[in-house]
Amino acid sequence: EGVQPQEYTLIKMEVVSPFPEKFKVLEGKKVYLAAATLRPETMYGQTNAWVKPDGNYGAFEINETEVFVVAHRAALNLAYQNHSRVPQKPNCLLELTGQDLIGLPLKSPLSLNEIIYALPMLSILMDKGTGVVTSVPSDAPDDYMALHDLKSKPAFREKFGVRDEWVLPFEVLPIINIEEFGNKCAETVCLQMKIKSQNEKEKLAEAKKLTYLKGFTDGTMIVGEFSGKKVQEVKPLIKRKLLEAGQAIIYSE
Ligand code: A2H
Repeated sequence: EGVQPQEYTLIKMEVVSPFPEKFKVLEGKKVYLAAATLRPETMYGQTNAWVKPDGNYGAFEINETEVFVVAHRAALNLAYQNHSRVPQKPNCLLELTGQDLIGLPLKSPLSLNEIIYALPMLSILMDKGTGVVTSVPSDAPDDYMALHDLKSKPAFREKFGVRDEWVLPFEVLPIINIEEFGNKCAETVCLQMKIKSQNEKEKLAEAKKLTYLKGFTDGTMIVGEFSGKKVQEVKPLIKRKLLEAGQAIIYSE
């Protein structure tokens, strides 16, 4: 971890009811997978959420009505940031693993896909953000390769009980245009760099650097209410809208 605190936008991805058996104790509450992102302006292009299959998560009471599914460490940070029903103390209603979350149908803010599913990503760090990541394969190389792996490897899907219909219908959606890389910059860069899978950590770090910087400095929105405007200009506006609509909160660590 760096010296400076990192500020994330936590996107509230609502678990669609009726809940599966394991989650029945939460029925009647608003339950969200809360995903930490640095790119709130990309939320239009969400195709799924990522969780770590063997990661430990919990369903934590945030207030009277809302429950967040996050890693335990994130729940403690949230409690110290005024996001716990019991001040400064996380209150876990249900212990969960990432495997329990796989296949949950979610409604996520701004997403062009009305329903998306929680899917496995092996490289998720449980000590960064919430341990839940929202997937935007058009603009995030990690997301692009992880989705590509799931789509192209039936055995990988089977290993984690992932149904075809949670993955195969979801296409990479063009949401931001970058002159140099076109409108699916993560796909372009992964192909250019001949990245084969989500396990190519070093190449992916390189691809991430390239696309992250360019997306911010040269990107133009091509969907949504700010279509035609520069990413630099609209990023804070989109973030503020999400916060004001109660669809996201600020989280620091
Ligand atoms: B970003 P930084 Cl479109 N494990 O959101 C692995 N990755 C995680 C994570 C965790 N526990 N928590 C968050 N992240 C991802 C969108 C996005 C992101 C786009 C493009 C680039 C990008 C959609 N996924 O990040 O280490 C989240 O993915 C590139 C930097 O704190 C989060 O933002 O710099 C980003 O990593 C935070 O990474």
